[in-house]
Amino acid sequence: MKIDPFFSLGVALSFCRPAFSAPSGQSPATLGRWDLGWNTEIAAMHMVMVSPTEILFIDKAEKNLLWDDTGKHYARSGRYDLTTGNVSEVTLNSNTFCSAGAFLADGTLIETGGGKSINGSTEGAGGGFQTIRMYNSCKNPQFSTEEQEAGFKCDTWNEFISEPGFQLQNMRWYNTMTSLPDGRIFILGGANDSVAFNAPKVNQPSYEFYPGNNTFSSAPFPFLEATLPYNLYPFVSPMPGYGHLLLVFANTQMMLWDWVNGRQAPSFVNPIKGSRSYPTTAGIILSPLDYANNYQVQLLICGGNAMYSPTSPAIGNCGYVNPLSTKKTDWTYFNIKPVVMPDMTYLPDGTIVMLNGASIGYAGYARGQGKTIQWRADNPVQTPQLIDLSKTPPKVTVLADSGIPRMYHSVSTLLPNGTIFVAGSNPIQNWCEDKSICPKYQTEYRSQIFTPPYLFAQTPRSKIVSVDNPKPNYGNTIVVTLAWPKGTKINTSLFTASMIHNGFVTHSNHMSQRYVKLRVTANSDGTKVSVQMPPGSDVISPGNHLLFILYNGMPCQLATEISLTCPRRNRSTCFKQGQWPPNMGSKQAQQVLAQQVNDLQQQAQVHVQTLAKVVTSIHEDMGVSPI
Ligand SMILES: [Cu+2]
Repeated sequence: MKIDPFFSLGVALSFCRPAFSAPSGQSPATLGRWDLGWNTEIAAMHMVMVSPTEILFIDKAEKNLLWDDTGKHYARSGRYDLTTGNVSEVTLNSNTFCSAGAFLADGTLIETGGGKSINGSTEGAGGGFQTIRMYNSCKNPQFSTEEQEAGFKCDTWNEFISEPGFQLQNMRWYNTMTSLPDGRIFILGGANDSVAFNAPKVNQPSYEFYPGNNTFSSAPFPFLEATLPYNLYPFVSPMPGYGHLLLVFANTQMMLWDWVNGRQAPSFVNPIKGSRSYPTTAGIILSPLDYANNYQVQLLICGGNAMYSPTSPAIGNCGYVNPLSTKKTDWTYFNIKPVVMPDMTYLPDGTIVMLNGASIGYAGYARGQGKTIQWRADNPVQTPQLIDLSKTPPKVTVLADSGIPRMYHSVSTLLPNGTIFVAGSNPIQNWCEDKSICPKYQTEYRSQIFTPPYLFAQTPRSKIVSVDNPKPNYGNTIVVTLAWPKGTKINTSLFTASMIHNGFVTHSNHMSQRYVKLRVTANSDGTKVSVQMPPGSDVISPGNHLLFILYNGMPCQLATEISLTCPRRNRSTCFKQGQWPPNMGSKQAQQVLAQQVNDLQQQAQVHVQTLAKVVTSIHEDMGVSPI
């Protein structure tokens, strides 16, 4: 695969730079640098990279700058071309209000769930609660002949709003989706109406698969009853080393779920301090996976809010824990600048940039208008925090101020050039047209590029020229050819490589986001680098991922896309399964498990009784909170 030497995101993005500069007195080499990008023209409630050069924005039914091509309603989805800065409307007819997304192994984006239908107005939309939507970039067309014959098109939403037999089994608002090690998608939880927070009346404590086995299957998930009410958009991630286990976090609790057999695994992890899921939203991410320590993992959770109150200070710590601990375990905490609703994005060097969010309050639309407007969150956090988990205790560095508040409905993603794309913030519904009455926080259409300090290091930067096999199988070694600035002297021990999946980003939940450090060896002049793919799909699910080659911590100019595939017909053979983690299958562990299931059921009952009294009616996200 040849890579066009003239193509460079860096070049395209540099066109927009003069419009904004970082506050004076800040050194990019230590604090990073912020640059303005183009306008998104659509509120960036959800964001997903559908190819290495295209970002897809998905909003809900509301007023935006851009109109739909049909001229009937405002646009609610747009494609942003990173090489030109063009934003083009992508027609979306259903209401994607707080929906979810994940990729199938073949690179097809599946997007499901959302809000209710809206009639008539310029914001009109079909119902989204059970809708299934499919999208493929024309740069990466993967629709089968059968699908093409059925009318599926690339660069277009293929929507199934009320197609009998092709809908979600259950209504889902604020559900989570994650790519599974077998190439399918797991869909969990949510609510069956538009609510400010979850409640027994609307809770959807169940899961389903896409695609299901012939018919869509759906099954109960009691953990989502026991973790009411702050458990919308739960965190879900496949467990490295145990492909049949999913790591699930909601509110204050972590659990392991055997998705192959539909049963809970024993967990010895105590609850974390303070609630951390929507609307008291934290940033949640796995520690970078590394072949050198056999993919040991920590679950890292930063910020959130211990109280559902617009004036309550955000949580000022991160907690991390080994989810596979086999004895009663507490979280280890370290301090950060307090933040609720942050976005956590991996850098290719394995550090994590946390940005966006507020320092008081929780997630949700403001209530009221004009002078009496009540914000759900305030005091925006505009300085990213760089987290280095390789240090003990983890090192946190506060970076340059972005100058733009980004709170509810903000997003971030790593770009192939090692910078971070940041967009969104929509704490009031709709686009504020009449500037004389606009409140202090509005729908934010300006995007920004954050260049972290590591890109300012005086280290030679390679360029990927070609890859011998862009569609390797698990365990394969591929050879990447690199070009270097003239006269570069190479020390072959300084090479590293990482594979990153950015996933689907919404509400601080970066669904399916994954980082894997890969084994790498280089020839003496650094022009041929051999990279070993991960051993199995429990480490990273099959699909399209970005491959970065790094030299002394400096990533190549542009990552290349790798389609990691499972060669076998039965994809479940690409990961280990069926075994409990060590000691978890013991008699004692099974007793612990029985107790945990019992505890969960009891907690669920208590929640259902108390919350049913509190929540007397169903509240719109916009409406008045019962608390
Ligand atoms: Cu929302």
